[in-house]
Amino acid sequence: MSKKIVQVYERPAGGWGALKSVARQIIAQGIPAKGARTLLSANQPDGFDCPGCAWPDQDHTSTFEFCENGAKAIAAESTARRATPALIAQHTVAQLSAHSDHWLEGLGRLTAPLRYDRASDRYRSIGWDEAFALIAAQLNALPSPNDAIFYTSGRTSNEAAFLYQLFVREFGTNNFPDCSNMCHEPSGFAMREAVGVGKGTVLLSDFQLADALLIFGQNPGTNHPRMLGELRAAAKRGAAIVSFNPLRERGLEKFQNPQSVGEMLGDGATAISSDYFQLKIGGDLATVKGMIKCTLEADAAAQLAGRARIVDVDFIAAHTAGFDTFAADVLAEPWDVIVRESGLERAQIARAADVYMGAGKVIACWGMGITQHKHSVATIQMIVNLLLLRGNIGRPGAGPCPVRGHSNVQGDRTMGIYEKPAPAFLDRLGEVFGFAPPRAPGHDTVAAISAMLDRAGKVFFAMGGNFAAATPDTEVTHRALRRCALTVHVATKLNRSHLVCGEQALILPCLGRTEIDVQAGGPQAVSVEDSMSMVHLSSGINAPASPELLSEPMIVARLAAATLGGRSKTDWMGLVADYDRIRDKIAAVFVDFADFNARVKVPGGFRLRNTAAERLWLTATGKANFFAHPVPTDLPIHHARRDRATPVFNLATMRSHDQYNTTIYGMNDRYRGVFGERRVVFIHQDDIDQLGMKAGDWIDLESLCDDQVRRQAKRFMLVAYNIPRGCLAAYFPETNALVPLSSFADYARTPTSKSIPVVLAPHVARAA
Ligand SMILES: Nc1nc2c(c(=O)[nH]1)N[C@H]1C(S)=C(S)[C@@H](COP(=O)(O)OP(=O)(O)OC[C@H]3O[C@@H](n4cnc5c(=O)[nH]c(N)nc54)[C@H](O)[C@@H]3O)O[C@H]1N2
Ligand SMILES: Nc1nc2c(c(=O)[nH]1)N[C@H]1C(S)=C(S)[C@@H](COP(=O)(O)OP(=O)(O)OC[C@H]3O[C@@H](n4cnc5c(=O)[nH]c(N)nc54)[C@H](O)[C@@H]3O)O[C@H]1N2
Ligand SMILES: [Mo]
Repeated sequence: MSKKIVQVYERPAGGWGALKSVARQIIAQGIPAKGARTLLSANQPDGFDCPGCAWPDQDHTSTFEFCENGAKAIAAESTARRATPALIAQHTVAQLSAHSDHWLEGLGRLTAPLRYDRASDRYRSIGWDEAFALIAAQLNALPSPNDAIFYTSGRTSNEAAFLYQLFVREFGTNNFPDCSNMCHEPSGFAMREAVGVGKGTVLLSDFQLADALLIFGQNPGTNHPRMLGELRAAAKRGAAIVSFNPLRERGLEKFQNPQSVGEMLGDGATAISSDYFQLKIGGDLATVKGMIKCTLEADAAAQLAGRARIVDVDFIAAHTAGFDTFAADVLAEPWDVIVRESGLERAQIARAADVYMGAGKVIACWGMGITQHKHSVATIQMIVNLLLLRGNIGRPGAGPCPVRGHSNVQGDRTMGIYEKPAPAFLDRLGEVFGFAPPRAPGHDTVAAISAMLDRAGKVFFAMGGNFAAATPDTEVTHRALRRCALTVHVATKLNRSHLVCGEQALILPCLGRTEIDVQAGGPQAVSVEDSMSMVHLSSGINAPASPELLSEPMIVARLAAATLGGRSKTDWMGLVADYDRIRDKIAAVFVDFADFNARVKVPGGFRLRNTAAERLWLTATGKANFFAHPVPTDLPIHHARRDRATPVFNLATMRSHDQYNTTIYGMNDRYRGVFGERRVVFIHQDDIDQLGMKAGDWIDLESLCDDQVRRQAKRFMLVAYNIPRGCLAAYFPETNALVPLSSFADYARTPTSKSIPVVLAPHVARAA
């Protein structure tokens, strides 16, 4: 059996496999010929923004860029299947819960609002008015507005997010956990401290100029396939591409562009990475610090020999603070610690440093392999240190590039979906809308779960997403959600979270990006911000999946009108009649959005100002800050390995090629050679041997945490893989049960889902 599941994949990423996989999805979703038209409208000036990832378009006004996983996201949304109330009511919630995430989403688009009926354990339809009245009554009965929690997932448009945060703040709380809390929160935190802006500074045009691209902890072949186009072009013109990843990832090795006739017909491919460093899980800080140490040593040697300096002395003097303390700390860090904790040889680190020093312009990209660790903020600041050393920020072809996830996750933060809002923003919001916004910081994701556990969080409202599946410590999180008086989910499809009900529960179905949104003022467009701060419009082209669906802005407006009534001075229904009016309010609150309506209607949209890209440093020191950070030697994995004779592994949880976060499109992970099975663990063959096991054996995973709680995930198949010894990788959400709620990143509080200490034991099948 294991033979079929695991196959060797020798082909490049992209290519015919990508085309075949899309065709299969379109057929599986029962999409008729119009599906093709939908695909071709993605990221076009008069079309919708692809609901896949946040990677920008080469030029939002030009040709359609083929992207396998974008196409799968679009196909999933424009499915012909319908999860009608009648279909859903055929099953009890207990029965639905026994099905997989794949099966639940496979029921298709939700068509009408649903209310949980506890007596029959079934969802039944409810009218919109009644649903809003129910939520309003619950919210207004709470002892404090802070007893309500308002989650956001990153697909929400700027207009919906802006109205949503306004409603919640008029209601009286800053309880805004969001998917960023599990994602790029550390990037925002680390970069704000270091360079004064919590976003990347580069544009796509910089990718065309860079001499070297460093890619840390990111799997673009699967998660940002359009980025492979940029990487391919960079590789072709001879730029160095250096990958840092414990796993060998096909998309970082070879790419066959489905849009290149030559490559497709000639069966050619472009090699992507010029160097590939398979560091240990969590070994990035040590690696980058080692690269900096090499650079400083080479600089000292150059200085001694009277040669040109290697660090950018002028930039450091004019633009940065903290260099001397930082440099002294780096020089004092022992090589044996760096080598041990990185998992690389010293020569490999020296090689990476040579590439860095040899390149005039350098971009550093990173993804979840960097942000989901205890030391993620320190790691990101070390990457920024590396860039600052040679002035690689705020000039063409150079800069930091945190590669965002959800298609509008960056925009949601810009719009004020944040539990720790800046006082100046609240002042302005209060002025524009005539109310006194709450000042106390609210709950992030981890705090929201704790609050619900303690029964201090009583109403949980989710604008999209799949909170119950995406968050850590599955059992604990489910218990927390069940303790709520009311749980409400705005969603397009049925998912796990809808089955983890509070005392009362509602599902509110909404329009997706691909659908035409008609309001009193006519058809509407929404706006989104990509990973490179480009803001542009998105308008759907398909008929709504059901006539009963409301847009997200409309759901917020009606909820606000029902809840706040005469208490609010905001004309909710007037705003939502024409989204231009919402954009005018956004422009009134944020200076960077001045003249928003006019600027966003230009094809391609506009770029938000990025002060760090201008070398204007809005930090505490007024300069770009170097930060000294020790190579950590006291992380949970070090703790867990101490005093244990048996092997303890460090587990990273990640995405397969056939999933979008908690949405499972299919059971394959083509580039890693896994087919028809998601319960797999990637492990080094020598580790399998040492355990006395065989590839294909089934095992149980147990995570180790100082709190003594037993956390297990059962029945996973061992897959021998090119991964360092002591490291494991497996997919989420299946492995989220292993991540303790108490284990999160310093400062940023991102769950440590890329470094979970675990032990393995043979799986014993329970007797039937
Ligand atoms: N098709 C598709 N597209 C998506 C998504 C999706 O699920 N499907 N999700 C979207 C979202 S929300 C996000 S945030 C992004 C996520 O995109 P990515 O950041 O690519 O996410 P992951 O798949 O979780 O893991 C990334 C890589 O980190 C590596 N890694 C693990 N641990 C470490 C480590 O300690 N160091 C280093 N250097 N590498 C490590 C893994 O081997 C893997 O290659 O993609 C977005 N786009
Ligand atoms: N162990 C582990 N856990 C992780 C991660 C990891 O790498 N490892 N990654 C983390 C990351 S980076 C992220 S971003 C989070 C993701 O966390 P979430 O954002 O909460 O999860 P998603 O799976 O993206 O949400 C999918 C659901 O969104 C709904 N949806 C889709 N489109 C729309 C829409 O247009 N409107 C509305 N209202 N709903 C819609 C659908 O019902 C679908 O079921 O997960 C995190 N969890
Ligand atoms: Mo994400």
